[in-house]
Amino acid sequence: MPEINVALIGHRFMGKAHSNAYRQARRFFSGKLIPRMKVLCGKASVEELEETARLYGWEESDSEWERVVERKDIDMVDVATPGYLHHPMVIAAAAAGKHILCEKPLANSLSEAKDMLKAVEKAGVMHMVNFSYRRVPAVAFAKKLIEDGILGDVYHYHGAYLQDWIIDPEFPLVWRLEKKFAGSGALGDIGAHAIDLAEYLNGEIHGVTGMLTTFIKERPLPAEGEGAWGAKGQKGKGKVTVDDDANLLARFKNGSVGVFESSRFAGGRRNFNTWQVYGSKGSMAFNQERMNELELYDRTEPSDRQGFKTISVTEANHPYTGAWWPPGHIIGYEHTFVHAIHDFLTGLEKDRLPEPNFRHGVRNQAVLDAVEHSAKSGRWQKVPR
Ligand code: SOE
Repeated sequence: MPEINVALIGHRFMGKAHSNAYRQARRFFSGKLIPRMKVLCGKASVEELEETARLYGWEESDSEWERVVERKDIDMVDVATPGYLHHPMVIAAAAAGKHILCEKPLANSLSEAKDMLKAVEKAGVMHMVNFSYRRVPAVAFAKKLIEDGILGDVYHYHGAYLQDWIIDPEFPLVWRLEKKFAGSGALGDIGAHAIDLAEYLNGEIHGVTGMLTTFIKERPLPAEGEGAWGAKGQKGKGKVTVDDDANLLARFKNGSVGVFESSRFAGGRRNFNTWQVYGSKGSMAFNQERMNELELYDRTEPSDRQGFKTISVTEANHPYTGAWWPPGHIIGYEHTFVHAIHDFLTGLEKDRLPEPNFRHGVRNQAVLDAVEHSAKSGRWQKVPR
């Protein structure tokens, strides 16, 4: 079976999720192209990196990404690092002719994202940005139902992605809380997911008005190694330079209106990535914390049977689920990454650009950028096409 030699850059949370996905993709989803887990790259001690590579199933490890992306024996580079490294890594990997999977959001700014799209299109390589929630079976099924017209004309879209992992003021100033590393806070991290899901399910957003809030303005500096990529532990406090909460109103091209909130201070909401969409013929609702279920309200049902029903999206004929377990046996967060790797490999096999690719990544970044401009100006902001 033909193999594709993979280099993964990033060995912490996303490195763990992606490594698992490379190991599982061809065990659960059939396909010709087999991912060969060649090298794990990360900013860590030789011992930590070697141990992580061994544990996750990589043949080698290397702490110098610049060397890894140039290797002749590497066909594909997977960028799973903090956002500030996406741009330099993708530009270098594209120039070296590698196919690229990049974690979300694509970049830390719209101009970086545009650069990256230009680079991969010039290089003629395959590219995908990993907005993983599109690959939740319930979300992919919702998309199919919407395409079949089950909602009728859409009036409202609500997206709320709420977490609470930094509600404690003593939580340290990790890289996600500094603009120079993360680009933005809740907006670009979880708001980007909410916006991508909205555009996936309900079409393009063409105007926004936004509000960004930072509740806690400074935090203890991180201890040794917990900080930004390779930061050393320091004493004292540092400034939070990103938003803790991002709210926006949006107008969609299809005439519907959107309301969005992304916060990391919603106590009790651990990964509460939710959306509801309301149309003339029906409504839908989804909650990532109950990711195997889709709520459906069908107004065309007889009046004495109206109401939301819960669909268990675990049947063999639902998206992706046939490859896993019998109905009702449910799957989890990590499976969406296996779906993404499978879809990327399929794109390579069929020479067909997977979605979302860097074009969607640039669109997403354009919405984020418009929200930031609007939050500054206090005015409505168009989203450039
Ligand atoms: C933190 O907000 C985070 O890890 C996001 O960065 C991921 O994209 C999301 O899937 C889970 O939460």
